[in-house]
Formats: sequence, C-alpha cells, structure tokens
Amino acid sequence: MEHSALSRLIVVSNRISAPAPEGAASQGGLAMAISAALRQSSGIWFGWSGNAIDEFTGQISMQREAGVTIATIDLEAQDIDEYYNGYANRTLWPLFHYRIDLTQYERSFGEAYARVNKRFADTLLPLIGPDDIVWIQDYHLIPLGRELRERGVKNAIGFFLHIPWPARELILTLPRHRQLVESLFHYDVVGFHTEEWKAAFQSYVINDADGMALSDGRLTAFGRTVRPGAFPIGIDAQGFKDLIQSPVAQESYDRIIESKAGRKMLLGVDRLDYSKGIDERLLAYERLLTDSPELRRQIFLLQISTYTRSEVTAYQDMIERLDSISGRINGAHAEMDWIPIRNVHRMHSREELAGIYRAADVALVTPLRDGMNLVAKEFVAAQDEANPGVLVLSRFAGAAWQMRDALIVNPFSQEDVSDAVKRALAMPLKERQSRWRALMDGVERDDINAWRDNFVAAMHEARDQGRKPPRPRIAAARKDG
Ligand code: ADQ
Repeated sequence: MEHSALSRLIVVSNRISAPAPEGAASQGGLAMAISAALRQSSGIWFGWSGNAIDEFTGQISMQREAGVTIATIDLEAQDIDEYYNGYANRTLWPLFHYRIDLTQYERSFGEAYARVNKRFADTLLPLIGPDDIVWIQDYHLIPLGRELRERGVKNAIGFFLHIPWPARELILTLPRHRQLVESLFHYDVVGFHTEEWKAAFQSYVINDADGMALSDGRLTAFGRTVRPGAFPIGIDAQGFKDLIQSPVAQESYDRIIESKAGRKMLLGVDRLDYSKGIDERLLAYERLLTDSPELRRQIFLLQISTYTRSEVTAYQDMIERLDSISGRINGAHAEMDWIPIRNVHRMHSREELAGIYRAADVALVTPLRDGMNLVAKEFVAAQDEANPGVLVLSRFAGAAWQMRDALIVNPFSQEDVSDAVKRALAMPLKERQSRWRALMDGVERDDINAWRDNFVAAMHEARDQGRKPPRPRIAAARKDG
C-alpha cells in the first residue's frame, strides 16, 4: 500500500494500551497492530489517560513510547462516573449485548457522553493535520466524528465498533437512538466485525431512518452517505505462536500437564462479564457431570475469569453468582482427590495464557453475545498440531462467522453444550487435526495486520474518492436522462 508521506494515522480510543518495544512478548494484539501502523506513518494515539482530575483542563500530555506518539487527557471524576461507568458500560454495553434488562437509561449519562466526546474533539482538533487520517475506536466515542466535523474537520474519518450492533428492536429502546445513529453518518467508513452486525445496522437505517442502500454498498440517510463494512478482527497469530516457545509459557504448560494427572481439561478464559455466558457454561458442565457419570474423574474444568469494571454493580453481582454456582457444583460432585471446577480469578500474562491454552483438551468459548472473541483465536494459535485440542464455540460470537470448523453450539442450551463437549472428548485425532488445520489457516490469514490494513485501506479509498474532481455535469445529466 502506498500512502502519502504527509498522511499520518491518528488513532483515538477511550483508553490506550501503552505500546511495548517492537516484538515484546507481552504486548496485546490490538496494541501491537495499532502501534505498528502508527510507527509506519509517524502517527499519534490519542485517548484518556485513565486519571481523574477535579476540573477538566484540556491539557494534553505527549509522550513517545517505542516510536509511537501517545497523547492523553485527564477526565473529571464525574465524567468517568457518568460517561465511562455510566453511558458506556451501564447503557451501551448491556444494550448492544442484548441485555436490555441490565440497561440503564439515565439522562445524566447521555449528557456526560456528549460532554466527554466534545472534550475529546476540542483537545484532538489542533493535532489533526490536513492530510491525516483519523481512526476512532469503539462505542465510547461514537459521536466524536460528528463533533470533529462540526469543528471543520474535512479529513477521512473512520469508526470501528468492537462490540455487536444490536437488532433494531433493541436500539429503539435507547432514548435519542436516532441521534446516535445519525452520528455514524459523519464518518467515511463504519466498520463492524461481521456481516450480521452490519446488516443489523443497515436494517435500522432503512426501516427507522428512511435511509437507502446504494448499489455500491454505501448507505444514505440524514442527508449523508457512509460506507459500512465487515472487518473481522484477528490476533497476532505469528506472535502468539512465538509465545509458546517462551520459558514462561513452557512452565505454565508443564504445571498444567502435571496437575492434570492424566485427566482431560476443559478450559474457559474470559473477562468476567455477563456477555461471556460463564454461568450458563458452568450449568452446562454440571449437566454433563450429571448425565454422563462415566466422565466424572476423567475431566475437569479450568475456568479463568478476570474481574474488570469493578465500579459497576452488575459485575459485583456476577462474581458472587459465579463463585456460588461453582462452589455448589464442587460441593455436590467433588471427591477427596478430584475437584470438577477450578475457578480462578487472577490475571495471567499472555505467555502464561499461551501455555495454558496449549495444555487444554477442549476450549469452551460460549458467549451469549460477543463482537468477535479473541480467546477462540488465541486457543487455536496455541495448539500443538500433532495433538490439537477442540474448540467449542458459541454461534453468537462474531468469531463463529469465520471459525466454521469449530463445534458450533447454542450457549443457551445446556444439552447442546454438554453434547458438544462429549463429542469433543471423543473426537478421533484425525478429525481434530483436520478441523484445527482449517481453523489455523483462517487465524493466520485473517490476522490482526490484515484487519488493520483492510480498514486503513478503506479509509484511504474513501479519502481519495472524496478528492476526485466532480464528474462533468453533462455526463451526469446524460446518465440521469
Ligand atoms: P473483550 O470483551 O475483552 O473484547 P476478547 O475478544 O475475548 O473480549 O478479548 C479478551 C482478551 O483478554 C484476550 O486477548 C484474552 O487473552 C485476554 N484475557 C481474557 N481473560 C484473561 C485472563 N484471565 N488473563 C489474561 N488475559 C485474559 C472486545 C469485544 C470482543 C472483541 C474484542 C476485539 O467484546 O468481542 O473480540 O474487543 O475487538
């Protein structure tokens, strides 16, 4: 791809994962991919520092880390409470994950969301050069494009949503839903993980916003045109394979193998979140133990769930529920030398995780709704091709659109999940290998770099199209007439 030397990439996200030195083992895939693109174009990564201050100043703190310029601002405590813990994590997150029962619609949250997006726009504006391309990430910042346009920014601006786009019946419950969707029409490109989320967006636009789909795939509504696209995110597949070779990964692999004592290990790895279907997974596992007593003592489940978003009550309730379900199952089924569930809440390094994935026989990735789900891809990348584990994957994860060779399940059905686990445990080596090969080919092809390059190319294309001289009027008239 040839881009103008003056064209820098500016990435904006709520939080920034600090870039580690190039190739550093513990860097997350998204941070790695974005940092690499920023390095290439001498770009900037802009976001909230994570710090609270008494009164917003708009002061930007600039740092260079591993060849990337990081620009951060501090937010007021009230903003963090109402915008981040409020509108982002108590309103949009549950609603977009189909949990209308957990969604809170408080006017103060919506006001803070608008206020913080204006603050982002005001502080970001002076950093944007005439040829820069601006790429905004995720649901915290949907209105930022419109705010920049209102301040005169004519640059190509793209937006990528990391979570699902919900069905129109759900988004209609959001006060001022029209305004939120209208904001997306100020971008040149709006990206989703899958065709399903894109279609749900399109369905709202056509049915509820009097919009129209053009023959080239763009959508028009609100007097504007946007290009929606499916850009499935991937992982740093090569980097993940390399992690397996690290001493830390080897050590965690050895520890698990030793502690398995010849048993088969089922594995769940999740951020502790109600969208991940952890309770439902434990109940499906309980069902398996009850219905297939011959498997008792032959298997165990290692469930690693890391506590995030501790400010939000729904998450505090979750940890109690999870501990109580796993405690009950262990109490009912454990024997003096066998515990059916290892329930772990601590955070693991990426290297440790790689070793744990490799030692697992079956991965249970069973979210009730998930934009993509990278754990599914990491598990595949970590397997030993001579003896790979089996992926059981929810049909409601964006990843199910790509990973067709997994055992696809309905996470709401305990029987379905329990049957899939039985099938995975009994799967012959040849079938495990052929399914794994097909999955791994996809993980390597559609990796994080492909995701980034495709999106950045779409933004460049949108910018170049915007710059083409207008077609002569006579030609247009002839075509129309
Ligand atoms: P998340 O909801 O965070 O991301 P996911 O895609 O599964 O979900 O990514 C989780 C990441 O955290 C993985 O890289 C995983 O290794 C790591 N992780 C989870 N538990 C961990 C633990 N206990 N210790 C260490 N690491 C752990 C959002 C969307 C997803 C979408 C991504 C990327 O919700 O649907 O796939 O963004 O777009």
